[in-house]
Amino acid sequence: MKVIVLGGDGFCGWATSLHLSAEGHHVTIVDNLVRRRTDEELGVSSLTPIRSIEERLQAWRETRNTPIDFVELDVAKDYDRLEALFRQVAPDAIVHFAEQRAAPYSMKSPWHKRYTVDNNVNATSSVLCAMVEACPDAHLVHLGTMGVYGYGKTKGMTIPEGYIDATLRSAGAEATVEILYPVDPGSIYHMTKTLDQLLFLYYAKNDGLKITDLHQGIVWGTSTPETDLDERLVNRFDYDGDYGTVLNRFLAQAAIGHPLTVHGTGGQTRAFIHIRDTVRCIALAIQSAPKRGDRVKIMNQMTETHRVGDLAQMVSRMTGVPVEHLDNPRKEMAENDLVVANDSLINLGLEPTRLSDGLMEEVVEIAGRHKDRCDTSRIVCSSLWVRPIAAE
Ligand code: NAD
Ligand code: USQ
Repeated sequence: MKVIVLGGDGFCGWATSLHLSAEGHHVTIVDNLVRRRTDEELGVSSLTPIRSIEERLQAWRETRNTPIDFVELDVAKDYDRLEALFRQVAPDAIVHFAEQRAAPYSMKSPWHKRYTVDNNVNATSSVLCAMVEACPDAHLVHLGTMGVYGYGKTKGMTIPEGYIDATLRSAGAEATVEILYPVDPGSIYHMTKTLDQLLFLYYAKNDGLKITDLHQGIVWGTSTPETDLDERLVNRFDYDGDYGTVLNRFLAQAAIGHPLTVHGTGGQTRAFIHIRDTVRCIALAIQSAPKRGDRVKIMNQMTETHRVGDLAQMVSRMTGVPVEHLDNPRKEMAENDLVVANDSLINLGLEPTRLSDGLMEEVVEIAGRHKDRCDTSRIVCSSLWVRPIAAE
């Protein structure tokens, strides 16, 4: 298949592009490289020494004798070039990773809030609009988030895959309808993913676009069989307080001997998936497109749930590095349970990678190898969900 990967220079996008190319798909990466500029803005860099996009693509050509095309383009702002590219490539599938994805970054300041909304909503809106004009038969596979469902409001209930039956009552009449699961975003970033959902609903209904929305949990790990093939193919590893996600942060902290930064009690339960499973899920999703006119296909892309505090204890037992409980910079429930249905991807053939499969040790080893690149002053999260009111 011809596949366009929007955001293909990022953490999930790079590993996915290589995996799809290795599976024989013809891949075109589209990226405006903003994530690399954000590192400069924040004064941090990936713990692993990622190479320029040119060097990455050259290394892939040399390793696999397979080209991956690259187009530098802002998906949110450069609509005409996006539509022209869709016409020129005539993709069978478009994988959409091209959004600002860090919750702490999205909460840093009014500028960061507005940038995250502008970038993410305009990117998705432009992709859908251009598909109608240029490639209405293509299949859009979007990376959404488990965070659209929110945490903790439905104790004991399994979170379904996107939809739920609801009984509506008004003026004495009653109707049972299927609706999108009620959203409950916990950050500006997560809110943009709920807005994406409405754009998908509309374009699937009105224009018959084929859309799959993957509600992904927190991705951990850094390498895949393809990124391991050559050191120039190394994937990014974010450990800082804005872009680092919790398990990778704990594993990096363990590698450098920094206390494990648990926010609050550590009672927050979240969904997780290894980057190896991420790339497999996307390959599986591409192969099972909905038909034109179908409702948006929503699949929960996660393999297990864990409490943040339990993960910290697990990493601490493994490495001997102590756990530290910090004031929680976020506005979130201190404790929640989380049960998630993920039958769709399992039924498509996903064999979950588990935390116990020795891969946590691999991540600590990789982080340890590059620990000289770690700026310890960037570890603690400084982005606050609610800013303190200035004293009179
Ligand atoms: P990332 O920041 O590493 O990658 C995103 C890529 O998109 C970057 O290369 C960036 O330069 C590019 N990009 C952003 N805006 C763009 C624009 N307007 N035009 C062109 N390119 C643009 O993020 P990631 O961790 O790879 O996440 C990818 C997607 O997966 C995101 O949409 C995120 O919401 C979703 N997701 C990620 C995780 C996770 O734990 N990393 C979990 C669930 C869902
Ligand atoms: N946390 C800590 N200590 C840390 C970092 C985080 O206790 O050092 C806690 C947070 O307070 C939160 C939980 O761990 O309760 C998860 O935080 P996170 O930064 O790992 O994940 P999150 O902000 O939810 O975002 C990440 C990705 C995002 C994706 C989302 C999937 O950055 O792109 O959408 O995971 S999910 O969480 O399932 O919505």
